[in-house]
Amino acid sequence: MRTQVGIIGAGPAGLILAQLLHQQGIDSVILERKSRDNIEGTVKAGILEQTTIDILREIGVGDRMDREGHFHNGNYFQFNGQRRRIDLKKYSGGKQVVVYPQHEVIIDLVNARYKNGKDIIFDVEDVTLHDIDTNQPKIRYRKNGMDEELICDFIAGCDGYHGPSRKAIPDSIRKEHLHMYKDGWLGILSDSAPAADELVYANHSSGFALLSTRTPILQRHYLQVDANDDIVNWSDDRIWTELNQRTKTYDGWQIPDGPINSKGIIQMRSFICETMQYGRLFIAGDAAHTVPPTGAKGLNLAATDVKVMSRGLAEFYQTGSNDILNRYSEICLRRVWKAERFSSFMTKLLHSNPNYDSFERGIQLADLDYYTSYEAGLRTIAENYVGLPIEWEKTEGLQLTTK
Ligand code: RFL
Ligand code: PHB
Repeated sequence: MRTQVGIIGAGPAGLILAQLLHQQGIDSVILERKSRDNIEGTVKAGILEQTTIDILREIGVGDRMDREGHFHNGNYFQFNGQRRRIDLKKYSGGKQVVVYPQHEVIIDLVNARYKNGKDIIFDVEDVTLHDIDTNQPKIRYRKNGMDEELICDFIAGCDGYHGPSRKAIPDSIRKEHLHMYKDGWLGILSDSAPAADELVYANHSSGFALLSTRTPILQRHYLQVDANDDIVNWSDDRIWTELNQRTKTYDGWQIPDGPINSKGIIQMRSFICETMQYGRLFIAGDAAHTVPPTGAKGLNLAATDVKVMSRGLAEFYQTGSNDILNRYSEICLRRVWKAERFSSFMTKLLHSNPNYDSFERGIQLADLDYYTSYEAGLRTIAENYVGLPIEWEKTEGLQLTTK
């Protein structure tokens, strides 16, 4: 089989890329390890920033998001039992975020793919990349017990943190940065009433808590826990007690509770592979970088990476120029590093740290007070939370990557 762009992974990165390419008349084949039911049912991200909202509308998959998503103009930061609203729209020049779950985005993108008359090859096994430093890279895989080969002009590695694409870049060339956190997030889905009209990010000496939502009857909340903790240690009662303790306000507000129907613990990591391109292989989204979820940036970065990639590929097929493709890593990394910075900043700002001395805890509280009350602070949070723009221009003389 032959295609112009072979896409590994049907997550947000791979599916958005396929749709962007289709709009440019560029052919692609998507290979996905899991089943359609699996990718359409996995609970992950909740918040889409303005940049992603715009991309989904541009590629014609924004209708259901616009109808069913919950658009938020602000969020709350809580500390010392006091809740302060950040007017995201006001301090970002009119931008918003939407609560629209990742699996709904996936459902919309898969439908759009089939509406285009194109397929997704699900349940593939043993995906390997070959000849990526030539003009005819290949992807080999197994499907229904048969060995298959896909010959491509380009390969888009959209296969998440654990996929094979990034590892196909030779070790001697690949430049990576990894930071692990000792904290994890315990996430629940509960049949309960919405806790608030907008998301609540709560700092508390017992640990961070985040109150999010999915629908009027289904809520998504998170607790900071030890990354190595086991979910069996967390009874439903313990979870609600802890959520209530960390989010109750000095004026007596308490979280509405209800039956918990799913719970799990995720680890937090900040990771960047600065080598986002090697030969004819381009990696995007979690395959190239991951962030702790505190800034709600992972899916959003995936969307902007593939926006850059699709523009580079369109330029190549239309004019033969490699200009944007050659600058793919550089253009993406400018935004990736800033989103990594924001995600790490939000994590430090909001999570408790038992190793802090009283001075460091004082500084954390002063930071929370500053960022939620001074115009410069509010603007910083708002601009980053709704998503920074892609910076396309050349940056001669400016060192963007680390040495
Ligand atoms: P994905 O979603 O991991 O998709 C990769 C796909 O590649 C497939 N794959 C393979 N296919 C073929 N062969 C192989 N060998 C393969 N290996 C893997 C996988 O099966 C999968 O289908 O990566 P992508 O597309 O880069 O998208 C990244 C996002 O999924 C991720 O960044 C977000 O979920 C992060 N995230 C959030 N991002 C936001 O922008 N806003 C949020 O509010 C937000 N909240 C979150 C989050 C992530 C969370 N967890 C679960 C880590 C909340 C949580 C709890
Ligand atoms: C979510 O609703 O899953 C969510 C919201 C905001 C975040 C992370 C996750 O920062």
